[in-house]
Amino acid sequence: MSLLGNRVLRTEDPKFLTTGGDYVGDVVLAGAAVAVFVRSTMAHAHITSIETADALAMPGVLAVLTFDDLGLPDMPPPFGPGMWPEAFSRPLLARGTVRFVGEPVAVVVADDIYAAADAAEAVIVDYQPLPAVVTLEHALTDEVLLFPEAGTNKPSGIPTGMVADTSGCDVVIHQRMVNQRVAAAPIEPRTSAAYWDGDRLVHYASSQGSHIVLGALAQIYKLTPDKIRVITPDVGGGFGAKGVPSPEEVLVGELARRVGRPVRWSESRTENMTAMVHGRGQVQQVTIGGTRDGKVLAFGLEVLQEAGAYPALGTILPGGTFLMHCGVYEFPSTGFDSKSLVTNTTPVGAFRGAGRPEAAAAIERAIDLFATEIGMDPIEVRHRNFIAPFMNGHTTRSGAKYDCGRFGDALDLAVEQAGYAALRAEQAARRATSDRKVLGIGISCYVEVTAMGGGAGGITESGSVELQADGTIIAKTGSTPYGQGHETTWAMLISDATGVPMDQIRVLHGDTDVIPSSGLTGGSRSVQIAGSAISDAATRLASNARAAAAELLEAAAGDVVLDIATGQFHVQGTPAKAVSWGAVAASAAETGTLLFADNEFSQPGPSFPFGAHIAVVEVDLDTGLVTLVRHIAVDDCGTMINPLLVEGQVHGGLAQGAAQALLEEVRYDVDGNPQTANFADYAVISATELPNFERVEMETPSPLNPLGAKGIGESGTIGATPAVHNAVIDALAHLGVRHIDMPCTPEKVWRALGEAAAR
Ligand code: MCN
Repeated sequence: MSLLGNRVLRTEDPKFLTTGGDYVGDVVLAGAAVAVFVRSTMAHAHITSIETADALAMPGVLAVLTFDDLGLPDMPPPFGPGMWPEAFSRPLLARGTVRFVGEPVAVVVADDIYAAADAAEAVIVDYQPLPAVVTLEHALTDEVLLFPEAGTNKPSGIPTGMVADTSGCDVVIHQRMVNQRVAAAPIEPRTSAAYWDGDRLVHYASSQGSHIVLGALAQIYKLTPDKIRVITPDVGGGFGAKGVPSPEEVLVGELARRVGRPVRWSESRTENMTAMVHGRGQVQQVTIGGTRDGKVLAFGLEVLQEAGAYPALGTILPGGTFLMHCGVYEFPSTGFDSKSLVTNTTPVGAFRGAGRPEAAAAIERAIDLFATEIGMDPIEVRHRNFIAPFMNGHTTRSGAKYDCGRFGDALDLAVEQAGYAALRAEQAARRATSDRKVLGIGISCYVEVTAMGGGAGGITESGSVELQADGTIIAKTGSTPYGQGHETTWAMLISDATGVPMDQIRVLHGDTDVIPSSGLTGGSRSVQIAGSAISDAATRLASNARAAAAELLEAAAGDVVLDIATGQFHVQGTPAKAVSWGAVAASAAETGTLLFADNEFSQPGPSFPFGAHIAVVEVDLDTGLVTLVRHIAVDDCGTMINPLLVEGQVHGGLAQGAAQALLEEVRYDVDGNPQTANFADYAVISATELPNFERVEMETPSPLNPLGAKGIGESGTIGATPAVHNAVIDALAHLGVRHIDMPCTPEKVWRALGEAAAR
């Protein structure tokens, strides 16, 4: 029986649950010194002086460096030059001007963390304050320029020229929506360690792609790739924010060179909350128009994207928002425009979904606004506008080539599981009895894009498998897992192709000396790309081994079959006389034959997972407190390799999606001071705020790869946010509340109720 499609337990977990993982912070480096950064306390200021002498004289201090001491180039843009004008480029330490609170200004290296932290306090930085630009609307005016030499606060934009045509609409609605800035908040904050082995840099990275880190280091240190080794051991979460290395991380190698010892750096939670890239951060102007019988004729989305103080990945994420701005609907006319703007706040990068949740949030809120306006059930409105089921591609107005989709079917499954009619009846009953706890039912239907990028040929990922002399298999994968369970999933795929038991398969990843090439584990691409590569390599290894087994069986290779269930080779029809993988391996070892296969896989284009979510909330009208009481999720990621791990991915995504709708928001005061610099101020969601999720499985295999797989890592987040958000507004609609910006905190809900009552 095939392992694929079974709920196989994660092989990674016994270690995590007993002895714990091996993180960068656990790497033992004899004699390692420790780095601590001196960070800006001002959102926007000229640096008039930096006094380092006192710090340098303190016991145990080995070095204190500022920008002037470095002599290193600026951070390379994540996808190479041309992403934005060079005038916006980011130095590794502040160069004359600070642009956000938390920006590294100087760095201290000392014998231990205590000496380094004390000395960092002794570095005196004098600032001449400049006006801080905190809001997007302010940035847009260009009254205060963060980079005067650029002449604008706009590093990039997507002026598509597409404008939603609302002529012929009975109803047109405009709504400003804030898709607020959130923090990735991985349990393991940023950390790195480095030393020099002669002229070779060895760098430990908590990252989502060791070759991505290697590429950045090669540019910073002007080294050829063979002069760098990057090792990514276990990673305690990344959520997109560890996709690209940060200045602090890449500097550690230079610090090691300066002090002639290994150097390690680990940030505090406050440093993580103020200096690791944030996610989302869009102000959206949404237009939706249509007929009173529920047909949407026009949808328009204008985006202002927060780039933060220095352009990073977040600057270009409206590209994903544009690609997905048609969602699951057949809108006859759509419009899109975006501008990315720098502000005196932490830079914005990728966070789970990265550009696509923002599209889904805008469309799905808009559909609900439209449904309320025309007085039609939001499910009915969605059904009247869905793209009809298709299995052979559908191209949207933004040029997205969806692979296959059954959007209405996903919603039907969710409606059935929810018991939608009964929920509406309960809602009506509570309203009729003036119950102070009202019920809200929120729907969202989404389609998202996974395995995006890589140009016309699509993205590529590598994988190889090698039979060892003892009959076990060592696999090498270009994916770099940080919580997704690739070791389990890849072992399942290899076992399925070879019949070698999973516990005899070792999956190696995240070491550039061991893995020849690797990409970014992001955009939920790994199973479909890296998984297909490893699966194909395993199939080829089995074929090579079959030829070797034929020699042992003294038979023609074409007559020999591999029985996957037993992992034995035999001549077709005579299973009694069989040889094992172990025998094949031993014989190959004797003759010095290497049984090995590798593969580089790319698929013709991205895949488009889709789904439907229904959230049920209870809102306390006296306090504004929202409680998520049920969440039904249908998320179709094509063929599921391991439904248990898929469920785990969805659960994590749902939690983060609900968190954005209800709780989480990175906030600044008017001067750009962070107000959410730790977990006391920033409301990371926890199990106590969440119900047991109800997941309904649906599988529409993708034609793009041999596994039929699409990604699942981000789907839960994308579907959950608008469902929960819509549920809150739905609960209050009968009281005249039309829209509340996320997060729907008790205070905001309570205020919205008061304002509606006063109208
Ligand atoms: N899977 C499957 N069948 C499919 C698709 C996926 O069985 N058709 C299962 C596999 O077990 C696979 C896992 O789901 O290991 C995720 O696969 P995939 O959707 O290909 O996504 P990636 O492995 O490329 O992971 C990236 C994605 C992203 S972009 C973010 S952000 C994210 C996420 O995964 N951050 C995470 N999941 C996370 N999970 C944890 N624990 N921590 C994070 O930081």
